[in-house]
Amino acid sequence: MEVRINNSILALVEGDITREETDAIVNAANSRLAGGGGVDGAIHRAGGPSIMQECRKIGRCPTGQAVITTAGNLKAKYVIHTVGPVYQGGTKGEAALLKSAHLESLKLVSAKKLKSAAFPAISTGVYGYPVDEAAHIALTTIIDYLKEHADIELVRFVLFGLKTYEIFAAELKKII
Ligand code: AR6
Repeated sequence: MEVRINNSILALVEGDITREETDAIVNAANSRLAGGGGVDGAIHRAGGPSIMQECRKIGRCPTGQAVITTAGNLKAKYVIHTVGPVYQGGTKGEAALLKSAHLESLKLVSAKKLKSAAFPAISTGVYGYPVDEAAHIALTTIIDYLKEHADIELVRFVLFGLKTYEIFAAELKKII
């Protein structure tokens, strides 16, 4: 599914983000930048050890913030590592932190003058965020940003599995 936001494209696809050819891919990391399972593990495995070397130099990334490294063996040029919140029922500021994780990632896309970026469904795996709520926050944050930043040509959500894709697509249809 694909929609146009002024001059930019917002696309949803089902797939594996490590194969993306966008300028940057976003990683759902932890605040120690220590690697882990899920999409984080997949990115470090596919990208090779140089990404972790750069993460060690950076040190840490607080929840809701983002940092950037190069992308090792991946086709993307950069990996933006952001840390989404652990879902604790929704009353611990999770929504604001998830919004911030997306926004801070987009700010790095702009700072590096990149044209395209791919996002996974941040916080919806190990961190337990309900996918429909996370999709609403992710999509509205990105749509609002693209409206103000026409220099970004493409944001693509790469969703792992049909179910996550379908929930994102349903949320996008409600928003547009
Ligand atoms: N491509 C795209 N999406 C993927 C891929 C992939 N290759 N692999 C998994 N996903 P998660 P979180 C999806 O758990 O909830 C790590 O251990 C997955 O199906 O990766 O933010 C970190 O080190 C789900 O929809 O991230 C942190 O400790 C989504 O990516 C912690 O997990 C996010 O799931 C972060 O948890």
